[in-house]
Amino acid sequence: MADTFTFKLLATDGKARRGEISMPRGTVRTPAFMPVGTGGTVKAMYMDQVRDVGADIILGNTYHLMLRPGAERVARLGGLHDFARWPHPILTDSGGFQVMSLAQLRKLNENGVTFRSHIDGAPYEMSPERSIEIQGLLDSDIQMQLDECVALPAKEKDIERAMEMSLRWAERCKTAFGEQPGKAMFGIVQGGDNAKLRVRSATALSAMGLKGYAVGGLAVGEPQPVMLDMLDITCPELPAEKPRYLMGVGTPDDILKSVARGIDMFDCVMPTRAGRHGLAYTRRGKVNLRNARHTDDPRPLDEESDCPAARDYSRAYLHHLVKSQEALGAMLLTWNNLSYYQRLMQDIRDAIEAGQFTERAAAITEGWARGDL
Ligand code: PRF
Repeated sequence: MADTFTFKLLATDGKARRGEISMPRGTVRTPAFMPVGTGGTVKAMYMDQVRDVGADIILGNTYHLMLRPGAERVARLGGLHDFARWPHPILTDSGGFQVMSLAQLRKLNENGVTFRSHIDGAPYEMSPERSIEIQGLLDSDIQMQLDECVALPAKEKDIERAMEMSLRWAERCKTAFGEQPGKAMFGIVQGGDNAKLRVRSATALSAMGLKGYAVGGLAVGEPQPVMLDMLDITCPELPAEKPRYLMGVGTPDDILKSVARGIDMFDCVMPTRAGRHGLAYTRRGKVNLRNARHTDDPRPLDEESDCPAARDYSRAYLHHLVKSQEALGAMLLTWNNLSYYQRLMQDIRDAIEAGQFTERAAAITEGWARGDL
């Protein structure tokens, strides 16, 4: 039987790709930005709004959901889509990265990672097989292999050890995942800032014939030019007919430059987190609503936006909400920011289809450089 998880390349413009990932729960238009819904919620947003701003897929986290409310509980309650009332595709990260950044008393070895919960100190174990089992209990549509991401700068031998172990974990995750028509398990390229290790990781993963490939281990402390060099080296080693996902990236500028190098999918906490901290993304750059210059400003963030949060509320009111730490401030700014990111992705997709990606990217960048309205 033909797989119902498919990737179709619709157009290319240089190395930039316009595609469609289809699966039973829906179609993801690429290049795509996945809002982060860590613990079964995209913070400060209703799922209907997440959909309305144009998201086709959201990201969930194995680590957070296994701790609370627990993967078996989510499964008994009908899976993550029903639980969170998001019936569209969900991609879940495997947990390793979050364990390394959040958990206590972490111990990592060939069999996986043991740690204590950052919530109540309870002990947990996660192997590659358990990560896939949890992602299955959540009923995730795109599951990620368990990997080890090394923060940069790091020694070559540490990067190499983590990359080789991640390759072995990819094999174990592939076996644990088995054949699941309509769903996918993606491998994750590691190798730090080392070109030789990146090529080794990408070619070995490609030989496994997975349904998609992520580039991990970037945006972890290295300057942007290093990240872009690694994409220049890695993308050509990945099969053209499979989707490519750059994990945890990034700023709008990172996204434009990574699409130009052949990346199809992104996720990042930036638009949602910034929204909860009083920062608004606009086509004229970032606006800090905490700044006193907005106190008496009756103008909206951007009257040309099609997002009500950007168009219908004065900067003075947004400033007031942020200063008074009102929940509505976080809600409106998150709405604005996710709307901005999804609009950016739509512009990118349209530009690639029209063969005008380079020109469009330059025009978008020029808008940020001009500064606030
Ligand atoms: N691996 C996994 N998740 C991730 C990363 C990674 O390397 C990153 C690095 N930017 C973000 N999220 N599994």
